[in-house]
Amino acid sequence: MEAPTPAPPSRPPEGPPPKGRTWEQERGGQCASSNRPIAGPTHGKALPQGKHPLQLYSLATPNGVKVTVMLEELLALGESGAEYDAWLINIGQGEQFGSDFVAINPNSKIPALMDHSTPKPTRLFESGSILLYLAEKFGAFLPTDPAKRAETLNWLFWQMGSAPYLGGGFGHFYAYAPYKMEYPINRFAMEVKRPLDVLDRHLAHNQFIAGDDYTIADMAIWPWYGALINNAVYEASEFLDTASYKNMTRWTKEIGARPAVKRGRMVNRVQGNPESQLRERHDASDFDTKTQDKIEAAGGN
Ligand SMILES: N[C@@H](CCC(=O)N[C@@H](CS)C(=O)NCC(=O)O)C(=O)O
Repeated sequence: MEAPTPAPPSRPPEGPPPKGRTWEQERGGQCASSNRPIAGPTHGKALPQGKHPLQLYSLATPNGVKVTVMLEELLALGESGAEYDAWLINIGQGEQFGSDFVAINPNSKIPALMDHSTPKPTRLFESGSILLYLAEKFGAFLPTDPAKRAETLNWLFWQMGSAPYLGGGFGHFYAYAPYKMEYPINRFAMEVKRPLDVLDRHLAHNQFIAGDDYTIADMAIWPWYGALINNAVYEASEFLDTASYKNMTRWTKEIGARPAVKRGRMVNRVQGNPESQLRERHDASDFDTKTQDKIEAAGGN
């Protein structure tokens, strides 16, 4: 017999907000356990370290995928210094609050990266900062021409600013909140549709986000807005009418077809077709048993 569905928590009373907010630890809803008012570790936990200078601690969410795509793209260019170990951080089980993880990212969010090739190990958090660091370290996917570099960074920072509206706003209220509220869903749906239109208009005249070159701006934007177009997050494609964004659809397909993007999406993935999941990655040969042909034969995502 199926377990009965728990009753949704009651809606807060109408009227002016209270003067302060207390932490309702049992509020319910997906993500509730990480929605807390205090920072810092909740438990002591050492992180593993593999053989490569770059150690990634992450999960294949859109923010995580940005970094694994970048690393796979660098390797595809022949940058052997970009070899990396990717360790899984299970955010559903609170592993982002372990002591060693918090020492890398005091904000307890994936992705987090350590570069052990520097005289003193360099810690990196925030996906945009990681993309920029790797682009500068390897001199790739960030144009050197000042105007093109500025355009790339415009879009990189645009994405970093808009992601909380997409994920924390629209995704949260549309897909995860324990009860549905029309006002925030409508508000954040507009905050997602406008950026989709921004991108669609821009891509009518540009092959890639920053113009003629594939850059870290594409790598930042594709895992979020491309996922909406592919209906790979929140099952909101119909609601947002993503099929109407024709130039976005063209770009999404083009980026998704890149072999490095296909590999990057698989790393630290714990959902979907098991053939598409490479929970940890320590060597390029780890992909050998999971060819894209097999994934596509098994039904894509
Ligand atoms: N601005 C950050 C956002 C990172 C972020 O929100 N990560 C989520 C997964 S996509 C996370 O770790 N959530 C765990 C939590 O909220 O406790 C970035 O781009 O790196």
